[in-house]
Amino acid sequence: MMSLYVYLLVIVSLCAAETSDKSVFQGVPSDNSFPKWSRRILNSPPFKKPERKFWPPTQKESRFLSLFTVITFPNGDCAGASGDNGTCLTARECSGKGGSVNGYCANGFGLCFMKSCGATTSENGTYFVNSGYPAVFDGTGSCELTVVKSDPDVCQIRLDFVRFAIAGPDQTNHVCNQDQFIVSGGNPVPGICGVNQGGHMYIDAGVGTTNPVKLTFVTSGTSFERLWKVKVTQIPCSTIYKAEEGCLQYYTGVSGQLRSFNYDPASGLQLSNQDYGICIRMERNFCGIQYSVCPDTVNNRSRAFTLSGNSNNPVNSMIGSGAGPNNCANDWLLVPCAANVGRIQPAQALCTDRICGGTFSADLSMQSTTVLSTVKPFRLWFHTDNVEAPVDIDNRGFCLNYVQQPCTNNVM
Ligand SMILES: [Ca+2]
Repeated sequence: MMSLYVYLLVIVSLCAAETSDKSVFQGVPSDNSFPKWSRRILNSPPFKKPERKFWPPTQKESRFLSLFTVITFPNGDCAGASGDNGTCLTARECSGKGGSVNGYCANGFGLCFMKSCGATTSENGTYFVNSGYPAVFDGTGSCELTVVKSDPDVCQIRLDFVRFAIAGPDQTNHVCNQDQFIVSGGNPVPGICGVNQGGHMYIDAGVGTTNPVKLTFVTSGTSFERLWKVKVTQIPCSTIYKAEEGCLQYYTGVSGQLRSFNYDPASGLQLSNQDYGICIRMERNFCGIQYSVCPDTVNNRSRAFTLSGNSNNPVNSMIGSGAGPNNCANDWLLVPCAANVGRIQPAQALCTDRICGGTFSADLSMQSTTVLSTVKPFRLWFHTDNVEAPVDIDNRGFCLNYVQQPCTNNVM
């Protein structure tokens, strides 16, 4: 009798067609462990002893899975079939949730599940993927993930673009009018498109219980093989790794690399309608920060800083906020009180804020230089309007390497 209580018949409905219906008998006792009367029952239909099977079983179309044991496992991280992390859920748990099943977990009893269109998450560390991930999505529509605070103390949400390839902006004015990634419900965030793998954003979720933050991929227009996987990390207000206020991007470390969205020296186009802050945490005993353009191994003349002008031709740096031909009235990177390193005194006392054009320098120049800023905290601001052609052609945006400067290095 004990065995009959212990080995319960459980029917579990499956949520994904790719899962199997094959019966799984783990630890089924031998016939001799049952009393004679129960052996007769077990050997007659519907309890005829099955042959042992190994997971994963073969595919079938039935939607039921019979178990003679009750299986429990924690809903922890799992490695999906594509090598991506997901959350391990039972078939019943993943039923009805918007998402993508990405292989098995818990010795085959769970499904490795990733959130997708229409899902809501209140978990820290969720991955938001395109429909059908890890396959590409070539369709149109709107795919939205609703992010609810996992705790009232959460006040920021960090998005890491592990995979991010959607259609880029239009060729004329660089506006994201085909595909776009939109964040709503938090602080204003510029819409972005194109390729942004490796990029990140911090979203201000406000204090206390506020409206959920919604992450939306809008896809439209021509055929395009889209792929995205966004890690959503919830950051409590009290943590030391929280970003400073007003920073869409936040970098830590003595050195690093900053890129505008959709930057690619070969074919990426600077995005229009951008307006956001980029912050670098001041590390201990560092008083200044130097910026220089990243190497451009693709083009004969570096396009690593091309914000305005026709970058198919050499374009000098432009500085300042006036409306003249060498000023930055429309698109600019703001580097507070920027001055070229090595500039001869007393001109070093002079500095500029806005830099644009096709060469990175704090002076009007055709030669890229290293630029120093000692304004604290370390912050840049990037702004673009909604017009490019006919004056501004094929600009890539920027890629800058930064290195913080120690206070002992004559930097105040
Ligand atoms: Ca512009």
